[in-house]
This record gives sequence, structure tokens and C-alpha cells, in this order.
Amino acid sequence: MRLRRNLIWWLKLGIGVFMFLAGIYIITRHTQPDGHPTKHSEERALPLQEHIPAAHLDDNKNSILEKQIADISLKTNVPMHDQEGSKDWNDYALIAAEARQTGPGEQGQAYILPSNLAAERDQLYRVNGFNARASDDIALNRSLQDLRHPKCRDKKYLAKLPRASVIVPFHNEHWSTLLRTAVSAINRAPESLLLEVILVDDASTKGFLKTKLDDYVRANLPKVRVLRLAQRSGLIRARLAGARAAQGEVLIFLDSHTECTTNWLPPLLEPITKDYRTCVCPFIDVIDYETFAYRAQDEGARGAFDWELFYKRLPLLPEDMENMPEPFRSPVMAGGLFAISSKFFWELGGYDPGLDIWGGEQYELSFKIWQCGGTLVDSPCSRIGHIYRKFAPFPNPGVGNFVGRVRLPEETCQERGRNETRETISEG
Ligand SMILES: *[C@@H]1O[C@H](CO)[C@@H](O)[C@H](O)[C@H]1NC(C)=O
Ligand SMILES: *[C@@H]1O[C@H](CO)[C@@H](O)[C@H](O)[C@H]1NC(C)=O
Ligand SMILES: [Mn+2]
Repeated sequence: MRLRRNLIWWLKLGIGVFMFLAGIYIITRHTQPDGHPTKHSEERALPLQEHIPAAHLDDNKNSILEKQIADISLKTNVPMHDQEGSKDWNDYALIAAEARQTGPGEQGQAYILPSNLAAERDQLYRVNGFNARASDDIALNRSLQDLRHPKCRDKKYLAKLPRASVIVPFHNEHWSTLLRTAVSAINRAPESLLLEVILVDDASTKGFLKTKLDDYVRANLPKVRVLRLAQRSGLIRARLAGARAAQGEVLIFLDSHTECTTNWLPPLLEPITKDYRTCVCPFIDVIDYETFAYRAQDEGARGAFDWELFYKRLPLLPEDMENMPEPFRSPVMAGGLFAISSKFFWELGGYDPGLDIWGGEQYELSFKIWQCGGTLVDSPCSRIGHIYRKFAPFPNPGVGNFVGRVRLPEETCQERGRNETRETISEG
């Protein structure tokens, strides 16, 4: 009898002490001042995946208290959004309409140009490096097959996402490939999330890219505006000009001969909403330069480079495979297509404007992202096709490759941004 009483007393004391300690733990976590860049607030902005295991503490049959602690620390560590905060952004009416669409190149199928058009074909091939004549027979709003991971189809994203500005620099781009870039981006993005598409004309010389383009855009594409550079400035300076003109909270850079596929935008915006220093790349698919057939390049890889700074693709890590289709970290971006918050882009100082035309700019920006406390991820549910040309149709007017001239951001990020606490971008 006495022994049992003793046991109960000890048990009560044990529970009491445990609850007291747990209480103190909760209180200190809760009252941590928000504005101070403590280690704690550093952790807050880490990508979601790293914190997810905490949610599985439920399985652990320990005390309710422990679960409460886990819940609270989850809430304070990560701007987690529950089911109510998420939304199905799919445009099912559009998906159904596209499924019925037939014609040249529809459903992303190969289009074989009739042989009587060989002369026109050859002439346009020479100036574009791809079969632009075939492109002209394909609808600007052609349908594409859905190559995404099956789990992407009904995946929900945050209901509150920031608005994006799409920036498309071009120099002598072909008419239908340029417009298909804009049309596919606009049609397949939620109306409320795509603020504008800025076409940055880097001193093109083709006549139809002037008044005819302005007129077409004014009549058909209210979200598009054309920004003209006075002289040939190169890809990087064109992107910078577009970024300066952009009004969205997120900047999305696209190449001028690309096609965005179904629901491409929310998977790029969501990681940035969770941490504005995350830069997000879509999966890049291949649009065939001859037939415009749409196909996958692969099912994801990490960007890297060799000792000569040539871009390489490495296999995914096993944990990234397992996590599919969640965004995974990638050391360097391929370059042409990515999303970044305007805030972070300017904290990084944008691109180094000393960089000319093409080749290496992705290293400069990728290094700056990682060195300035950012993260670079690939988002498998966002897929965008790109025409890899058969050959370069115009000479590179710059000094060519500038790999040797990549300046590292020693001063760039130490001054800008480093002393700020991390935060998420406001919605809109
Ligand atoms: C594509 O455009 C054509 C012509 O402008 C239009 O009739 C058709 O409905 C559009 N298709 C979709 C899926 O919106
Ligand atoms: C920290 O940030 C504030 C506001 O952004 C700025 O005024 C200040 O100069 C920065 N301090 C340092 C040491 O960079
Ligand atoms: Mn390209």
C-alpha cells in the first residue's frame, strides 16, 4: 500500500517537473522577439522539406505535450500553410479545351512541313537556326502534352501568391516563336498571378518586330508591353532593363523561343513566397528545332560545372528522388529560365552589367545567390519548353564568353541584405 502511494507520488512529481520544463520551453520559444536576427529567425526561412519530419512526431506515441511542442515549434519555425491556405490553381476549362484541339503541332506532336514549302523553309532556317516556317503553321496557343510527374496534376499551392512579371529579352527573334512564348505564358498562368509580360527588344533589325509587333500586342495581348533598347546591349543588360521596368514582386526571366506548359506559374512562386531568397528554376523541356515536337530532356538533374566552367548536369540525390516532385536544391542554374523575387534580385545587385551577350552569366548569378544566403531550387511541376537551335544564326556581337570575368560578390551582398532578417513576400 505504502509502496504504491510512494510510486504515485513520484509519478506525479515527474509529470509536474516535465510539464514545468515544457512550459518554460514553449514560453521562451513564443516570446523570442521577432525582429532580432537570432539563429532562430535564420532557421525560419529554411526550405520546408527540412522541417517536415517534425510533423511526423504524431506517430510517436509520446505524451500529448510533446506533440504540442512540436506543433508550436513548427508554427514558429516555418510559415507553414495548412490545407485552408492552399488552393487548386488548375484551369480545368482550359485543360479540357486544349485536349480537344487538333492541327499542326497540337498536343506537342511533331509537325512535318509540306515539301512544297522547302524554299521558304530554307530561307527562314538560315536566319533563325530552327524551322521557323514550321512554327508559322502551328497555332500560337497550340496544346501540349502534360509531361509532369503524376503528382503534379492535382497538387495544391498556396492560395496567396505574389504577382509575377515575365521578362523576355529578344534580338531578331522569329515572329511566331516570340509570340508563342508570351501567349503560352499568359494562357497557362492564373490571371491574377501574372501581372505583365515585358518583351525587351535588344535592337532587333527585323521590320516585323517594330510597328507590327506593337500593333499586334496592343490589339491582342493587353498584358504584354514592348521595351526597346536604343542600341544592341546584350542579353544581360536587356534582362536588367526588363527587371528595372517590372512591377511584379517576382521576376521571371524567359528565353524568347519557349513555351510554358500547364499551370507552370504557381510552382515557381510558392518557394519564393516561403522564403524570398529562394530562386526557382522550371524543368526545361526540348522543342525540336525541326518539327516543334515537344519532349522531355530528362526528369530532373542538378546543375553543375566542370573545371573549365562548362555547364554540366548531375544526377539527382536519392533524397531528392524520393521527395519528387517537391523542389530540390541545385548548385547552378542552366541560365535562361528562372524566377527570383525582385527584392532579392536587387539585393544581389542584379547581374553584373559588365557581362556581355551570353555564356557564364548563370554562374555569376548562381554564386551570388548561394553566397548571399539564398537557395537555388528546381521545381519539377513547372515545365517550360525551349527551342535549342540547330546552329547560331547570328554572330555573337560581344566579346564572346566572359567566364574568366565573373566577379564574385564580395562587397555585393555584405552591404545589401545581409543585416536584414528574412521575410516572406506579401501576396498580391
Ligand atoms: C486557340 O485560339 C483559337 C483561335 O484564336 C481559338 O479558337 C481557340 O479556342 C483557342 N484554344 C484554346 C484552347 O483556348
Ligand atoms: C542594415 O540595413 C539598414 C536598413 O536596410 C541600413 O540602413 C544599414 O545601413 C544596414 N547596415 C549595415 C551595417 O549594412
Ligand atoms: Mn535560347
